[in-house]
Amino acid sequence: MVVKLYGPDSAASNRVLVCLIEKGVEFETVPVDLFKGEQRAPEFLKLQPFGAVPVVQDGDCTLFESRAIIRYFAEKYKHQGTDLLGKTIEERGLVEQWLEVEAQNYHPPILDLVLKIVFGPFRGLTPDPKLIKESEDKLSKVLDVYEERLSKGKYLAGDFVSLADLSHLPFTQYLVGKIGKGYMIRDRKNLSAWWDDISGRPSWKKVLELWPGQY
Ligand SMILES: N[C@@H](CCC(=O)N[C@@H](CS)C(=O)NCC(=O)O)C(=O)O
Repeated sequence: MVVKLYGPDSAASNRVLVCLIEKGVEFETVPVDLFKGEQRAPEFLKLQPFGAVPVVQDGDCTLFESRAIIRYFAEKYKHQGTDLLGKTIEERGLVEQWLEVEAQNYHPPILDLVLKIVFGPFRGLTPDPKLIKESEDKLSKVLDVYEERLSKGKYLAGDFVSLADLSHLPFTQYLVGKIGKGYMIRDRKNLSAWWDDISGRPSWKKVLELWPGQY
């Protein structure tokens, strides 16, 4: 049965899309217009009670939370497409560790920048340079840790690409795109090489082709 992905044209959903493509999982997309508030419609809230995308339906299994969804598909299709979980329990531990780092350390300051710089103006808010600088400083410290980590291995969990790397794609794409702070990546040699590698994957290029102008 073909997987259904609700609300595919958002950053969190793109995290799922790139993994579905890497795993060679067939899917169809169901649009959810966030600007019209369709994520808060009673029918949609039955699928996702917090009113956010993505949601996937895989047969009888309905799931939300993008990072839970990518873990699910990477495990379900472990032996199909790119292995994104590592071969040993130790590798798996590192994949999980860096997935958590993405969610807990990397994502919050970038999300702050996206909300202030990209979406704030849609709500008539002018970005406050002091608050932007604070988020940038927080992110900078996180990126220094990444730079050090990537001096020891090509990818976050070691010498193999994994969910941990791919999970960074959508919001880093905002950072180098509409946020206009690509220098935060380019000023760090190892981080810059890692970004070129993961963002150059055919799977991510396909996602970008689906939503031109999103980032
Ligand atoms: N932690 C959730 C975040 C989901 C999320 O915030 N999605 C945004 C789009 S990127 C959304 O649906 N926003 C709708 C809203 O806030 O009303 C995940 O990773 O799936």
